Amino acid sequence: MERTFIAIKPDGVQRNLVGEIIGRFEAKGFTLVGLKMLKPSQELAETHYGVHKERPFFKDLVSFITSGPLVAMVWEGDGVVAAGRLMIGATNPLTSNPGTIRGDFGVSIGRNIIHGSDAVETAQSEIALWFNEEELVDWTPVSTPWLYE
Ligand code: D4T
Repeated sequence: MERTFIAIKPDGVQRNLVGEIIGRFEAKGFTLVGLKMLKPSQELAETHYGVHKERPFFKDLVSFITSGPLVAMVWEGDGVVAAGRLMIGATNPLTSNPGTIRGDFGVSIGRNIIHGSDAVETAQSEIALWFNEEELVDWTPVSTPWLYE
């Protein structure tokens, strides 16, 4: 089964959106296989956003991500990487579609609530960066036969 890395950023935590976001992924039919709250180190944040190292917003982005606790998760399901991105919405919440997490709850690109891996390969490396193998749980929800034919 495909897995993706989802993080509720410090603004999502401070705005009490953790339950709402977890609820959306659960209701959709995806399976939570890893969950923890942490305040990421500078090194972890810089590695995670390494692709943006040369961008003008990099410093502010790292300082925002390390500013408070975030909720790191791994969700599992068929097509969860792409579907997770659709549920999250476009990077700028002002142009994210209503019905998406950013479209429903955000107004600013630098406070866009949630991160989701953008491809299957990225998901694999982000999961390995944020979680140890023993922090991930293999389990099969009883609802599985009612979600998949
Ligand atoms: P993440 O990676 O956080 O899920 O966001 P996206 O995948 O939707 O978007 P991204 O990688 O282009 O941007 C990463 C992160 O940087 C912030 N950002 C981005 C910002 O503060 N200013 C900007 O101009 C851009 C493009 C928001 C998300």
